[in-house]
Amino acid sequence: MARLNVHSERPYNAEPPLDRLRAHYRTAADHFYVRSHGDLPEIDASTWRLSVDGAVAMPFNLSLADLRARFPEATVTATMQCAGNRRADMRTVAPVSGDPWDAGAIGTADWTGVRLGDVLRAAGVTPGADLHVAFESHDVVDGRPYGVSIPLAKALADETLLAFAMNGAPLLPEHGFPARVVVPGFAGVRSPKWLRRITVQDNPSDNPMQADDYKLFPPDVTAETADPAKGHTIETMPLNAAICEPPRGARITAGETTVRGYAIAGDRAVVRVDVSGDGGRSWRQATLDHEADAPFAWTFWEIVLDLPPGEHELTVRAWDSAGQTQPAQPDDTWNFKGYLSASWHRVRVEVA
Ligand SMILES: Nc1nc2c(c(=O)[nH]1)N[C@H]1C(S)=C(S)[C@@H](COP(=O)(O)O)O[C@H]1N2
Ligand SMILES: [Mo]
Repeated sequence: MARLNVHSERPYNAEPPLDRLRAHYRTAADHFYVRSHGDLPEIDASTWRLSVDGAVAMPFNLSLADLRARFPEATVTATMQCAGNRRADMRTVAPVSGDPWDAGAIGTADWTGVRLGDVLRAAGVTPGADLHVAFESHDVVDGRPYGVSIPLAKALADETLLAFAMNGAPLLPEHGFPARVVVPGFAGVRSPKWLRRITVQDNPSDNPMQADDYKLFPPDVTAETADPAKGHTIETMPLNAAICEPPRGARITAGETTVRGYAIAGDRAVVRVDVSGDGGRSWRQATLDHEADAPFAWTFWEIVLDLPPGEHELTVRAWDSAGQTQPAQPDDTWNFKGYLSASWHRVRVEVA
């Protein structure tokens, strides 16, 4: 795991160098960021059980083998992204809490498992009801099991999985072995690793991870004044884009330089990516590369810029299918938790 830049050893939080992230559309498991809130739980897959309970007609308790045998296998290519991705850019405005993630708290994989909807329907859930699906995991955070919830409609959506594998191999321990939820388009926090229990209920989870953390606050709210009940619960992720190559501070030879990165639009599509070689005064359109049939996966982009000698600020901004683009400055969306940092990504380079 030395291939990752480590923010913290306990809990283990680490992200790949950005050129590694841009190397393959599907992020290799050992180059995939890890975000954990507690210690890695030790789980014996042969005794692991998943219980499904709450507002369901037929609660049950299944082993890994039972789940595999009872439900058809499904694979979804989807991007996982932390709500704290690119937090480092927000720190340039004013201090924020949490690890200073660069643009690497994101990755894309083929997730294979069974559809969460199939599991919930087998338990006899009532579709259409205004319910929430709460999850509980094996890891412990501040004395409580990790727990979050998602609205029932998203839990029943085709793209939402109970995943056992990543890019065709069993999940690595740090990514949730033996089973995790994958909620494409939602912030990573809603995709619990090391799952052990699913409860269908009337209200969102009362676990602090759901009730207090991962909420978006206005700029005048501080850690001291924040009322979690008034924060916006982060689910769908905003439009974002990042430059992965060249790296920040690179010394480049004058002439043609290839600039590469990723863009992502939550549950929408990226329709255009503009790249600037002069800090946003002029723009050119990058070539886009998006996998077919993968609406929840990122878009790779690339452009060749002709850069004259001097210091330059490379800048990127994406546009989505609703015709929206990103804020220019981190000040525009600054919040004390440093969530949803999605302003134009800027990389200074020196051309000689
Ligand atoms: N059980 C559990 N699930 C979890 C977490 C955790 O700490 N414990 N972290 C969440 C957060 S905040 C993110 S961004 C993703 C990260 O998934 P990854 O480490 O596989 O990249 O997992 C989510 N699921
Ligand atoms: Mo996260």
